[in-house]
This record gives sequence, C-alpha cells and structure tokens, in this order.
Amino acid sequence: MRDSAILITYDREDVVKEAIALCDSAGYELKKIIRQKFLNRSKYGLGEGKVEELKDLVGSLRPDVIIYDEILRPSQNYNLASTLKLKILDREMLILEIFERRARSSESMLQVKMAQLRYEMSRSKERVRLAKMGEQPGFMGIGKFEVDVYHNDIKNRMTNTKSKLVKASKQRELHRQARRRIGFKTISLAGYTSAGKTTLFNRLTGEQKEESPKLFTTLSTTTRKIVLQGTEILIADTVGFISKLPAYMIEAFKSTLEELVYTDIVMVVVDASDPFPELKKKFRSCVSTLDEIGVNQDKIIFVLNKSDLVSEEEIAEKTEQLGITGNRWLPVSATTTHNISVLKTMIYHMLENQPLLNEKSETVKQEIRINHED
Ligand SMILES: Nc1nc2c(ncn2[C@@H]2O[C@H](COP(=O)(O)OP(=O)(O)OP(=O)(O)O)[C@@H](O)[C@H]2O)c(=O)[nH]1
Ligand SMILES: [Mg+2]
Repeated sequence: MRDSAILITYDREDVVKEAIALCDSAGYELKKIIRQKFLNRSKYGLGEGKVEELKDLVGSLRPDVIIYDEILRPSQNYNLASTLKLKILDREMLILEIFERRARSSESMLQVKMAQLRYEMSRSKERVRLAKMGEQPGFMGIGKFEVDVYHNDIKNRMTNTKSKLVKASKQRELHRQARRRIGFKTISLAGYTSAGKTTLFNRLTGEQKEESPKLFTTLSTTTRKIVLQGTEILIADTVGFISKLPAYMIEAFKSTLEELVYTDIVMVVVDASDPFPELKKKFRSCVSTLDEIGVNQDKIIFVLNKSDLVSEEEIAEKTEQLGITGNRWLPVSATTTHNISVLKTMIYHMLENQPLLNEKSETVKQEIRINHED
C-alpha cells in the first residue's frame, strides 16, 4: 500500500501541478492539498493559525507524512514535526526520495548517496545546535564526543562516495577521449523533467527506454549510435532539471551533466504544450542550469516538443516570447514524429559546420572540474 500524505504547496496552478507530480513520482497518495501564499514563516514555515488547522486535519485524515513544497530549515522541520507528531518531507527531501527510488546504475546510486549526504551535512550544524539545547529527538544529551562521531561519520561517508564518483568521472573522461580519437561527434538531450527527452531519444535511436509522465524517469545517461546521412554520431539522454534544485544536487550529478559541456550539440527539449508562465519558469531553470555547468550557448538547439498538442502559431509566439531567436529552434512531436527528419537534417548541418572539439569547451572543462578538497 502507498503511504499517504497531506501536501502543502503554493497557491499557483503550475506549482501545484508540479508538486502533485512530484508526490506521485515519489509514490505518495495525496489525502489533501493545502495551498498557501507564504511558506517561509520563521517558526514553522506556515503561519501559526494554519498549523492549528493542520493539527485537526492530521487528526481526522491520519496521513503518514506531510509534504512541504519548500525548503525547510531543520528548526522549522523540527517545530512542525514535533507539533504534528508526523514526519515532514520538504521539497529537497522529496526530490531525494524520488532520486533514490529511480536510481538504477551504480553511478546514479552514488550520485544520489552524495546528494543525501550533502543534505544531511548542510543540516548537521543546526541539528547539533538543537541537540545541545536538548530539543532534537534522538540527540538528547548528546556530548561533544558523539557530535564529533556524527560529523566524522558523514564526512567519511562523503569522502568515500566522492572518491568512487571521481573514479566514475575518470572513466567517462576515458570514454570521451576514445570517442574523440575515433572522431565521433556527439549530441545530448537536456531539458526540464518530463519535457519528452527520452521519447525523442527513443524516436531518434529506435531504443525503448522508459518514457513516463512521472518526474525524473531518467537518472542516468544512455548513449547510442545513430547514422545521419551516412555519418555515425553518438546521442545521449540525460537527467532532467527542475526548478529550485539546490546547487549541491547539481554538483552531485555533475559527472553526468558534465557530458553536456563536451558534447557538440545540446538539444534543449521544451514542452511547448505548457501554458506560457509554466513554460517560462521551466525554460529559465534549464537555461540557468546549463549556464551553471558551463555549456556554451552557441551549440544549443531548442526543440519545442509536443507540437501535436498546440498549433505551430502558438509555438512560434511562445518561442519569440522566450527570446529564442535565429534558426536554432524547431517544433517537433516525439510522439507523432512530426519534424523529426527536419531535426535530423538540422543536426547534421550544424555538426558539419563545427570543429570536433573547440577551444572554448576545453576552457570550460577547467572551470567545472570537481573540487576534490571540499
Ligand atoms: N503529446 C505528447 N506527449 C509526449 C511527447 N513527447 C513525450 N510525451 C509524453 O511526455 C511524458 C514525459 O516523457 P519522457 O520522454 O519520459 O520525458 P523526459 O524528458 O525523458 O522526462 P525525465 O526522464 O523524467 O526527465 C510521457 O508521458 C510521454 O509520453 C509528444 O511529442 N507529444
Ligand atoms: Mg527521461
């Protein structure tokens, strides 16, 4: 049986929709959705009056957890959990739970582990402070010795996980070098979660990787060879982005996302059927994440997917409003295959006019190299 939850989120349609999809992807059955204008009040996140109401609701609905669609400080989480006597999952923890459920490859499992440890580490200071005040359950009467043990334990596990991730990253580097020697050009799919990257990937490669309306269906990269006008190229599907993804999570997935820096073309897949405000939010989140990992803008193609659900005029209008100019964009439908052959031609021409690996990406590579010290 699925665990049940009360979801607390913002009072905005697109936000509510995404929060429901996140809960569903994590496997929770929603008993109630509470919409609030503010979720960042100091003591509980929620206002005190709302907490009282919530107490009654918890009494009658008896959910297993409360899902809080914002990032809570440990003290807020503790205050809420002890008042409601329930486990509280904030947005970060919820995303981490989904990642944990979805991780299949050993590298993605390590990446999730790293993100969980970073989450724990970022909260450990305040938890220790609460413990010293005798306020954190399970930490009662904790002494200096136990605090040190706790910290060192997280640190050791982080060092351990990181060294395994560095190994995996080196392995990737070797693969990249091999590809470069052979002269393969590569393209990667990127974009917000559920935009249709895997569906497009399957359409381009004839693969049958899992496509699903659930969020974060894909967590590890799959690379396949395709032939475009007689030339063999490699195409990679990647993990999706989401708004408010904390930097440490991007950091944890860096070795996977790094592929986007070295690839010759990045196809940013956008769900063109989203209403404009949602589309804009997701688009911005993609562009800023790509920017953060150091992807050169010149090699981006914007693929406006799900064109079967909206008119071409509407797509053109949305594209213009997003500020996408020139001829680096195309409406397609991964489901009906509309414009897929045009997309292939576009990719082919773009690759033809590009050197295999330009100087710029070499510089970026230096900048995003994982920092072994922290
Ligand atoms: N109508 C329509 N639906 C599509 C299209 N492309 C994908 N979908 C649907 O959109 C949902 C998400 O597709 P995926 O390919 O799993 O999306 P993704 O970007 O790989 O998502 P993550 O792996 O979760 O990041 C699925 O239910 C697909 O069937 C399309 O062109 N038209
Ligand atoms: Mg996918």
